[in-house]
Amino acid sequence: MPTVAIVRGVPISFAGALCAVPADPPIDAARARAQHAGYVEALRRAGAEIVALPADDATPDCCFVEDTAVIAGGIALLARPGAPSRQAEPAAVRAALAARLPVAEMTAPATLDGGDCLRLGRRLYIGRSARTGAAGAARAREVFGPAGIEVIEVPVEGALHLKSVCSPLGDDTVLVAEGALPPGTFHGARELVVPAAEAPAANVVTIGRVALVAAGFPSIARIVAAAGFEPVAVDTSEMRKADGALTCLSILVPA
Ligand code: CIR
Repeated sequence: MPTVAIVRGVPISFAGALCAVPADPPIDAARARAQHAGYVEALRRAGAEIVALPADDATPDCCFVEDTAVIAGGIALLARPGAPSRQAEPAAVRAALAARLPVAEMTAPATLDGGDCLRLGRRLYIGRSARTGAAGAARAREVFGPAGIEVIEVPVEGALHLKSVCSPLGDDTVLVAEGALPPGTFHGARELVVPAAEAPAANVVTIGRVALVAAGFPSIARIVAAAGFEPVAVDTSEMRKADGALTCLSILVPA
C-alpha cells in the first residue's frame, strides 16, 4: 500500500496568506498554484497516492495542510491551529483522515500546528512555538502516549514552527539548520547540519528513498544524497514568501 499524501489546493486568496514579514515582491497566487502542481506531481512520481482536497478562498493559508493534523502510532490528531484565521481548516481534512485511520480531536483553548510536530520512530517532538501551546502538547501526549509514542517538547524561538528549521530524513536522521537548535535536541538521532545561509532547505519531504528538496539551495541535494536519498528539487518559492516549506503542503499517511 503506497503512502497517501493529502494535499489541498492553493486558494485565489493566497496572496492574503499570513506572512511574518510582508512579501516583497507580493505573492503571485497563479505562480503559487503552478508550483503547487509541481510539488504534487513530484509526490506522485515518488510513489505517493494523492488525495487532493479543494481550496477554500475563505482560508488563504489552507494549502498548508500539514498544520491541520498530526499522525503518529496509527492515529491522527486533528489539530487546532494557533492562528485564529486558520482554525476552520482542520474540519476540511477530517473525512480524508477518518477514511484511513482513527481520528482524535483537539478542543479550545488548546492550540497546535502540525508544522511543530516532528516524528522520529516512536518519538514525537513538538515545538512549543507561538502557535503550539502547553495544552496542545498535552493533548498530543494524551492521544499518542497509549499508542507507545513518547512526546517530547522543544522550545522554538526565532522560527514559525519547529519544522521551519528541521525535518526528519528517515526514522533515525534529522536535518537541522545550522545554529537553529541545541545539538542533541533529537536524543542521539543523527543530525545533519544544513548551512545557516540555506536554513529553509532543512525542510524536506521523504517518500521511501526519494527526498523532495527545495530548489535554489545548492547544498541540500548533496546532503540528502550522501545520506542515501534521491533528491528531487521542487520550486516552492511563492509558498516561502508566506513562511511555508515543503512539509507544510502535505499530510503523509504512512503505508
Ligand atoms: C502560517 O503563517 O500559518 C502560514 N502562512 C504558513 C504555514 C506554514 N506551515 C508549516 O510550516 N507547517
